[in-house]
Amino acid sequence: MSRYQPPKIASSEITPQGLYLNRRGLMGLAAGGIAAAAAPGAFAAALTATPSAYKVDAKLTSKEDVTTYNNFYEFGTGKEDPSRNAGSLNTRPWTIEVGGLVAKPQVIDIETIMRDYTMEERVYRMRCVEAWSMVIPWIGFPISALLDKVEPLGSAKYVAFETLVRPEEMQGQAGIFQALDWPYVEGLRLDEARHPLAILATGLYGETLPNQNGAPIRLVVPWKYGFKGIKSIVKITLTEQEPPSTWNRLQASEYGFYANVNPAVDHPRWSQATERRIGEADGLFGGARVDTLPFNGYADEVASLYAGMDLTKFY
Ligand SMILES: Nc1nc2c(c(=O)[nH]1)N[C@H]1C(S)=C(S)[C@@H](COP(=O)(O)O)O[C@H]1N2
Ligand SMILES: [Mo]
Repeated sequence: MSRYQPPKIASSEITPQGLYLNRRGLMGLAAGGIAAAAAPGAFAAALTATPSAYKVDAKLTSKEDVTTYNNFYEFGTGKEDPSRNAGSLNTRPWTIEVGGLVAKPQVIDIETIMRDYTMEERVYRMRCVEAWSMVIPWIGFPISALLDKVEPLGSAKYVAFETLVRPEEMQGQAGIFQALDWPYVEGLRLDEARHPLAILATGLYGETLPNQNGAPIRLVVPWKYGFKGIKSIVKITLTEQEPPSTWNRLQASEYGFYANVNPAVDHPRWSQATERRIGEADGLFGGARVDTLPFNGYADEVASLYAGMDLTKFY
């Protein structure tokens, strides 16, 4: 039986400032609720210990918006299609094949991941390339923890990710009109994937990941545009060459491999200087707009990964 039990408590209680919980914290919450899990003092201590990169000084996007305004073309191209259609996906049994340039290739069962990996709660900004954004309390673990298990070879330079193909359960993959080439694929440089901010998420808002958000496991890389956050992953491959990515393959001039959030590099068809916070009250000029930050606000942590690179060329 899985030791990972999502806490059944109001998310407003656990996430107002972006808590960071280890598995013991989550289990405590699951077993006894907020009061038993943490006396006020312990709670404050946990908060103080939270690395600032895992907290966000902004209001959380409502769970309603996080779970009904989605991009997941396997279930349709409309923002509300995934919440309507993703219920048909069976997320058990589920395995992830991890291989390529590694010493110990393996097929890992999702139950093993839920049982053995230390889940943390982290609040991250998410910035879509379409210039809207959210602030989301994820539950997940650093990709590094999984990479350590398979032992990448010295020749491995990139990590390639693949989403499930199952037209019987993913209606956007069935029928005559196909929005994208399947499987949806993405990639990171190995050092990007190893960065502690890059996680594989298995939950949000204190609960198991909803299907529309990429159950049972998806990538979250907070300094990159949302499309890098590939959902419902079934395969991870270490490679020497830069792997293909779905949106880059579709339209390379609009979506680069790096996809680092960059207010100074406009999308060919719109500005990336600002973004619309989903769910925030609309202002006089149509939407709560905030300035987009370099690397989505994570520059202090990740800018060094790109030292010496021309980021207008490697967008
Ligand atoms: N497999 C798959 N992953 C995907 C997508 C998709 O269509 N298919 N859309 C991407 C895009 S464009 C965004 S913005 C994010 C949205 O994640 P969310 O719906 O959980 O907010 O998922 C990304 N991951
Ligand atoms: Mo997106």
